[in-house]
Amino acid sequence: MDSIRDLARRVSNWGRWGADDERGTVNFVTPDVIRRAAACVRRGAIFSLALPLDGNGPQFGQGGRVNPVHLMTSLHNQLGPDPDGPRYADDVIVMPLQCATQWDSLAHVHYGGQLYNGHAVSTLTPAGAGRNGIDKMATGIVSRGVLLDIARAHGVERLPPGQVIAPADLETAERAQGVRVESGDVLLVRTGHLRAFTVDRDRVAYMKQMPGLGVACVEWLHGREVAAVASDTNMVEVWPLEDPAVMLPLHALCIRDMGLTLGEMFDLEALAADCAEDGVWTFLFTAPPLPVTGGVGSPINPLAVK
Ligand code: UVW
Repeated sequence: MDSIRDLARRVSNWGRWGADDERGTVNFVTPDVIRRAAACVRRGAIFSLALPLDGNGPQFGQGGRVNPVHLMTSLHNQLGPDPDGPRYADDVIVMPLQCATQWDSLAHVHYGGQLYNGHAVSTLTPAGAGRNGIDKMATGIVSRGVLLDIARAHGVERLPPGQVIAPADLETAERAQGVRVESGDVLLVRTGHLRAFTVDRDRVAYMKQMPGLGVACVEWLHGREVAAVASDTNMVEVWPLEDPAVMLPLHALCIRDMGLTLGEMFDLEALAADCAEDGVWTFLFTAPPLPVTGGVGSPINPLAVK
């Protein structure tokens, strides 16, 4: 961790929005940012960026993460004495909050005995996250979304696992697409790696290795005042790690030091195809988490509206 402590100091947002803050960089989403986001809606076209929630998801059991188990708890239940009268169905779903398209809350990763904004790790208990839980984001996450298609900028369908995305790659994509990531934007980074799951149907290949943001991107995200960053991979950051001695540096620096929420396993394929066709890479982005009290993550159905 020593090698990233200097970087942690440079990108820290602790105290920036007050000592009690639990929302981090989502605070960059001001009313002006929301108005600009709403102005991105021109055609009324809606794209869901979520993977389906069912037993055929990308999880293969590692770390106890399984795919959703959906069961019917009531089926054709008769409501009154008349067998031809109204009947109803109910259901239940059992799933890790981290199993599919999701946000990581600001309590998901920590080090050094402190969570984002200096909140004590003792607030994270079997009862959940007393601080920085995903419920603190219940009024978000809505903003202007910007898609940077890094695979397309490299002229490939997908980046290979282990390929490090550097700030220069983000800026090359910006130039190629004629767009600039600005304060309060939600940045979506397409690598094309989701195709390992959706096309090849290889869960292990999708989940165990991936292209992703390198640690140098942390200062870039900080400088651009990105509100949240998401990708089409399981971790956003590159795996295998750039330095095997430093575990999940992007998670540690973004979540714990910057207060930057990470979004994982976003399906960006249809949106990217549409953006390439009309040349518009910005949109209204909305992905409110489920207000799970003390949750350290939440499944979501992110929408991009153009
Ligand atoms: C960990 O695996 C710790 O995090 P994530 O699921 O966010 O990649």
